[in-house]
Amino acid sequence: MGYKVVVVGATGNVGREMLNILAERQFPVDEIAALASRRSLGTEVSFGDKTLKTQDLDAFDFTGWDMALFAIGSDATKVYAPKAAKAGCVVIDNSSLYRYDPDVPLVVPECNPEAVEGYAKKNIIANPNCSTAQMVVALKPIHDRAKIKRVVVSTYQSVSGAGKEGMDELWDQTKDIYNPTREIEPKKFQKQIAFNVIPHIDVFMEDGSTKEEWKMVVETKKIIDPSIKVNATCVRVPVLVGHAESVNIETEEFLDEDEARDILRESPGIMVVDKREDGGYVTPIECVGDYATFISRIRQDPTIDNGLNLWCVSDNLRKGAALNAVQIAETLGNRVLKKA
Ligand code: 11C
Repeated sequence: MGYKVVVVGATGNVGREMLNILAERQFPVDEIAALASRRSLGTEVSFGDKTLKTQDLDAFDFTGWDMALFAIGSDATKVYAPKAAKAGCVVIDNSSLYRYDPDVPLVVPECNPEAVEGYAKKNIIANPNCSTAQMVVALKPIHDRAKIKRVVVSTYQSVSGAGKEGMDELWDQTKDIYNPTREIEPKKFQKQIAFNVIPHIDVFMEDGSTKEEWKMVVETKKIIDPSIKVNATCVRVPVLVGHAESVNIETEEFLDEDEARDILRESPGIMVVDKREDGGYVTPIECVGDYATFISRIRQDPTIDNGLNLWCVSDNLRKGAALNAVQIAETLGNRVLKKA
């Protein structure tokens, strides 16, 4: 026996990846429904070697379905997630709507799998922001060994974080750059993204940080430990898929770089590629389609007593979104629902 699973937002970047990953990992599915807004109704999506016709989210009855993986914006989530949760279907939500709600667990299974057990207050479990997900996978084993005091992170985030429109904008601008008859006009992004970098993701907060940076701060605290201080600068770069992060970590206890490398090598969800030679590190293009969070450039920070630097790369549509949601579904199934 398996689960009756719904994917909401099945035609988007993340929804399609959710279907791919459910099939790849042979999630025990008895029945699956792919839902979309009326606009994309009837669009076909792949689920393993099957093709599913999308159904109307607005008309769908969630009664009798076990889990719904949501990959739609916060506004639509606000309407449909409570409907699904009330019908008894556990919502695993990729939007930011419920992440900071104390009655909703925010889960990265490599870090806090036990938190899924708190799902029942709202029948909702939240998936973190992509830039947080990959970072906490790297931080957790270091925190367990040496207690992290402070993290300074700079991100290099791909345009797919901004959806298909973001990818189209980079593609179109790149093609048009040497065409004098075409004007480069930013639409999704605030400035030209082709051949450029933009230190601005999501809206500005009152203190001058952006909401993407704020998310990394509060989500890391909720997932790992509220005592960890995080200072983030989030930057959009002209890469299609794969977020990269330069992470500086200050710990309470000294942690030698070789021991850190060994610890990370043994930790779940991590692949260490750290040869101190030309090309002996991972770049975003190499992580696309993979499940792992790749760690490279592990080295001591000589400017403080207990400091480490590392480079962290992962597929933002996978570990940063769809894979993590499927891992939450697996954890919920194994720890709580136990149907398969
Ligand atoms: C980006 N991290 O790269 C964002 C996308 O809160 O789930 C995901 C936003 C979120 O633009």
